[in-house]
Amino acid sequence: MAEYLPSPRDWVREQVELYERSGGTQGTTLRDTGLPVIIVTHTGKTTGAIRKTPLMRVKAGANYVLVGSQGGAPTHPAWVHNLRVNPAVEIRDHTVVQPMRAREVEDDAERARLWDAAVAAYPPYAEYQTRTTRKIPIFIAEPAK
Ligand code: F42
Repeated sequence: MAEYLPSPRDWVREQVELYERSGGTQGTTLRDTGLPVIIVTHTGKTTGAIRKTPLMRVKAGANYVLVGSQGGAPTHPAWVHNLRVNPAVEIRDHTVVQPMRAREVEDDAERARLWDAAVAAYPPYAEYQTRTTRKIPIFIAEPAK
């Protein structure tokens, strides 16, 4: 069993701990926005360690849309690189935990549709895209077969 390496960011690590410790009944929203968050468990591409990343909850049918915005930072978050190498993830949405597979969305039309869904769920994503010249990566996580 791989080792769990928590995020070095206190607020992120603490949200993961509260969310999981409560079985998905506490710590499930982004600070004072009240908007729902999921926990994505994945594998570090270099360390092979278990990583846990809170992201905004964006649904597209039975699937989840994962947005690599990182607040409009100039570089992609580490989890984006991890998912490109290791697409097997586990997603916790409140009390429900599911094995899923994350696929980066390359098709322009599919991306545009999922981006609109993401901005509808979490409007600040639109502003984050204006803060950076990188194209914010989007993954779709589908139930693992
Ligand atoms: N971030 C988003 O990008 N999108 C969101 O919708 C979002 C929502 C959100 C909601 C609540 C919350 O608490 C946080 C939220 N965040 C959101 C922030 C998100 O949880 C991440 O913290 C952020 O995206 C940065 O991701 P990161 O993977 O870059 O995390 C950093 C802080 C981190 O953990 N860095 C580690 C470190 O030690 O510096 C490295 C982690 C890692 O995966 N290492 C790899 C490994 O192999 O283990 C190596 C990577 C390599 O390059 O070799």
